Amino acid sequence: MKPHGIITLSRFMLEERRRVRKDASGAFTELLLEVAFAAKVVAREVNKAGLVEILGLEGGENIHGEDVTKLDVYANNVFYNALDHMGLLCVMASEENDELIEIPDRFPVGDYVLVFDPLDGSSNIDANVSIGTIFAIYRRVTARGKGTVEDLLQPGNRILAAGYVIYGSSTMFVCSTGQGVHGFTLDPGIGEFILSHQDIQVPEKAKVYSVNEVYYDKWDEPVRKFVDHIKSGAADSGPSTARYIGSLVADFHRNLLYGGIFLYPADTKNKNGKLRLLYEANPMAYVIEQAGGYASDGHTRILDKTPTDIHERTPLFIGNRNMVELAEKFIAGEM
Ligand code: AHM
Ligand code: MG
Repeated sequence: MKPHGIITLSRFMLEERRRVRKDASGAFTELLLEVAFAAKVVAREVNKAGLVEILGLEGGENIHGEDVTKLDVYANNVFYNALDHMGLLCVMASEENDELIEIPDRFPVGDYVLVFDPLDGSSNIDANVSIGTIFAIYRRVTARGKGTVEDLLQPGNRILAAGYVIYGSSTMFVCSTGQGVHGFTLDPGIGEFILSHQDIQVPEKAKVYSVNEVYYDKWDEPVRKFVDHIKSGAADSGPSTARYIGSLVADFHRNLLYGGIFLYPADTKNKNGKLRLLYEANPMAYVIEQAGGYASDGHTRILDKTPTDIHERTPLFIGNRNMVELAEKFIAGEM
């Protein structure tokens, strides 16, 4: 049944908890709402990015002689500071930190694990191109105390919730707790995420293909053949247009809404592709599967890969199931 009235993210989460996780303590809901809060703080700063030349270059000094933090470092700090003290997490990992992020001694630890890329695609900021935050939440596997790398190196099929925030023409929080994918658009007037896209399903037809084709000559032959096949129009109900922003969240979000396939294959330079399994590929793979799509590294379902390093990279093929499975067939030499 469709709920009535304006549905804020917190109302949505509370109602979902009442319906699905009846015995839950509320810690999980609290954690997701805190991630959304941090996203609002980051959104405010991202929206000012065009003013850095007036306010001071990122990484340099502003007119007051104060250091201006780079936006990706700023976003990293915002997420960390929002979540370190809540007693909800036992450990975190971020693209911005080489090592795992411990919960400081002075704060209690909780049962959950957070992995995130605080500001993906940040090289696009100067051109006012959409960028995003990507995250996933797991339950800890170690018994107690501070979390360890073991808590972080869980396969994506153990994800409890995952999603992304897109800082675009509007800011959107898109997330799944295993009950479908829902999108919430930030109303800047009231500072609330409002349910705007309920139960997103990837459209049946894959309209778009997205890949950085400058690497064509560096891909393995099966990948080249797959892309040639798409471009020839031979793929059954295959894409009819190409779009590539170079910002994973934005490319993914568009393909989720319009249907399509995004690929970042391995190449002669990046033997395992470029994208990171833990905090880029896995959360997106979780979201796409919840929306009826599929994600693979070309051989294996992304969500079934057990990471061996928190910054491990993986080739990524993600989008409409039929297109990703077709890519797998090319790579297996069946086409
Ligand atoms: P980043 O984590 O350094 O921002 O890099 C990740 C980004 C993704 O958003 C995007 O899909 C990819 O890099 C684009 O790479 P390329 O410029 O090689 O096409
Ligand atoms: Mg990134």
